[in-house]
Amino acid sequence: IAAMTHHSPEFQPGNLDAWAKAAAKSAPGGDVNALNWLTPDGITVKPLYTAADTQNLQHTDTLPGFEPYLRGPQATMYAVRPWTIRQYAGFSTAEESNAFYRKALAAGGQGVSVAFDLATHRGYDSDHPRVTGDVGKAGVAIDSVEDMKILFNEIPLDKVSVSMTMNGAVLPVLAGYVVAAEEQGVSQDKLSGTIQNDILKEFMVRNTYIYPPEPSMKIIGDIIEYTAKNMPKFNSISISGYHMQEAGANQALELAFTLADGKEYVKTAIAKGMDVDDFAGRLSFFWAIGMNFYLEVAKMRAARLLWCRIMKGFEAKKPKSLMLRTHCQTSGWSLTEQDPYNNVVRTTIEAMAAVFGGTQSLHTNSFDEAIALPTEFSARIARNTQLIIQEETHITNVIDPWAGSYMMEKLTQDMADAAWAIIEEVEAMGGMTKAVDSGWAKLKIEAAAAEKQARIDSGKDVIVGVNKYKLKTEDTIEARDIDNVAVRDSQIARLNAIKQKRDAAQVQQALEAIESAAESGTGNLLDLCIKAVRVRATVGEISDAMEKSFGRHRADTQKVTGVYAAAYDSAEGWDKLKEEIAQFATEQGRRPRVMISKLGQDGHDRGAKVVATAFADLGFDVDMGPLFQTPEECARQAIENDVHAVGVSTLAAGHKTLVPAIIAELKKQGADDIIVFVGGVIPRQDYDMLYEAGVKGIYGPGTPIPASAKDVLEQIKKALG
Ligand code: DCA
Repeated sequence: IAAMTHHSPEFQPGNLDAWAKAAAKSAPGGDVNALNWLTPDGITVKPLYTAADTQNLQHTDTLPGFEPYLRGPQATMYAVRPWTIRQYAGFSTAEESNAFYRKALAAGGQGVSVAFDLATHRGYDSDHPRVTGDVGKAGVAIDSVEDMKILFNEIPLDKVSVSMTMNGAVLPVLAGYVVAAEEQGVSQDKLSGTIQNDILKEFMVRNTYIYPPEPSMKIIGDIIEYTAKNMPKFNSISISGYHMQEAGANQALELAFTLADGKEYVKTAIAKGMDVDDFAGRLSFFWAIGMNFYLEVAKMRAARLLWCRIMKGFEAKKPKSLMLRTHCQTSGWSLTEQDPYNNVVRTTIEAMAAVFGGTQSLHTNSFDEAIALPTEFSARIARNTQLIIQEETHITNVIDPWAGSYMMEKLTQDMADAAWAIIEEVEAMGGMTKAVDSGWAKLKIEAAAAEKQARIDSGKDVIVGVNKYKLKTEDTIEARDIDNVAVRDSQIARLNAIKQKRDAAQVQQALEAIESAAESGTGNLLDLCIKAVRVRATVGEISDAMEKSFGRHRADTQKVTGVYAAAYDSAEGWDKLKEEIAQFATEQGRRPRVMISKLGQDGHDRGAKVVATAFADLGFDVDMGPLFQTPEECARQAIENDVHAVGVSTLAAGHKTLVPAIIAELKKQGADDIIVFVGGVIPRQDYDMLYEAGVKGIYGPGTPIPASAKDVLEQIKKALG
């Protein structure tokens, strides 16, 4: 290799050959290649990049605001207008959430981003018996437009852009926002904001769907059509990779599946007869930004390059149709319950990656989010993290500052190539709807999650305070608690009042119109839902009207096998535990049998799936309960399958209601010999209460799976006497 550096008379800079020789002297085993890092995406990150790495790249001479928009969608980017500080929030009642938003906006927040509770996501009113544990917990409870009006009280909807994370009950919720604005005096054409409306990723990872894939795609088509015509400033979809990375996907997988989802939505709208340039400018994206700093910046640059390529494939012409605009959120999964103030640092680093990657909008997590919903204090630190980057550092003065870095340009290309290969694989299967339908895409993410967990549990991936530099004692930190019973009572009171006051015949008529449109496939469902919301039909009633012909989707519970064991490296403890489990089987005549269950409307099943896989690899007999079980249903299944233990995975704050309920239910059905253990996001403050209720083991985030498995085995043995 020839000299890669410019020779100057003053210095003798050397060449790559000479460098390789010099480097080999201190590299492990005298081999420079040993310094390469093979990422989970299959990309080799080298210790040194030079001009040779960027020699043949096509994109390095491009400019921001011009195709392929790799360097940013705007010509001036943050030099003129930094990204929007948009913090995802919502809890309890509309009144409380509204007060929280107004305070946040006054203190430097720039946009609103609504978190709805799981009952709303899944299209149930707060009085539905399936959602007793979920109302007001992981987001705000919304049953009707009256709640929506309170939620946005004194927030001028013609000025503040509002993003709503809603996918399942997307029609009644978007309709509620439109009607709340209308009654505030703001017409539809003035509304700016975004609705998540990305159902394909729900079937893969997040699980807050209501209807099966086909009618769900029809709903998306209707929303794109309606907003393109009537709400020109509103982003009709936020195509989200975030939840894929949170569920365990590496960055290439996140990027590829998300862009492939985007292709599918474009095809859906085109199939409705729309011109691509009439709607494509209002498609937006959403990335997770984790701790893999360089690759995250590269991913965001690569995303814009690939989306421009994809949209040219659809013959889009308008610049807006070709540019990828995105929101980012720092990774919730990267936060730790242990030594939680470290999370401020993690979030800052991730926020910097999002900013260097050129995000349009950003949420920075609060440091206590691995434990509970943010407090006012933690929310302030999170918001200030962005304000400090925007206003103190001068980072915003330069557009796409990593451009021209040998490393960043090469990694951008590597990331684009890795993702493109996956996109082509998906395309060969017939597109993302097929890849999702067959379960292939979900299993691919779950395998990546199990591998990652095994790397952490065996210490290969370091997490400070969790598997290295652990504290001897942990201080408890203040955590926000929601009085779920009080929220539910007040929601039910408001629901009853609305139902008494409204014109029942009008409501009936509006619901029938939705029902028949859903059945016949004609008419625009968003248009009809807006009409129903105006006459005070509720979220639950509108959802039911469509469910009559669409049905409710039930996912099957496939799980991957062998992946965890293959990636788990410290064989010693593992083999010993496997032996103990085998011995148990010899003594008892059967293997220890556990049922891993999810209760209530909490669909975050990464943890449950990883635990199920690892326990099975260890030799347990593992049953996986379906999502959304009630305690009664869970107890029945546990008894029918004659399990020794039920493990409840809980991430959405329902544990205080649902865990005592499953214990009581097992007792009621005559099976109090079945032990119950819990894993997931549970504040320390709640441990005593759960132990008193009869829980035998609590395994918070960061517990190595072999450790929890050993404990479960011991508890089962103890229960058997
Ligand atoms: N020069 C000129 N105009 C600019 C510049 C600039 N440097 N920077 C921004 N703008 C304009 C934009 O073009 C846009 O106007 P437009 O809508 O008429 O095109 C406006 O200023 C707002 O900026 P934008 O970058 O679009 O930022 P947001 O309104 O915050 O939208 C986006 C960001 C990602 C598109 C949106 O979908 C969003 O907010 N998503 C959030 C999703 C979310 O919160 N999910 C919850 C987890």
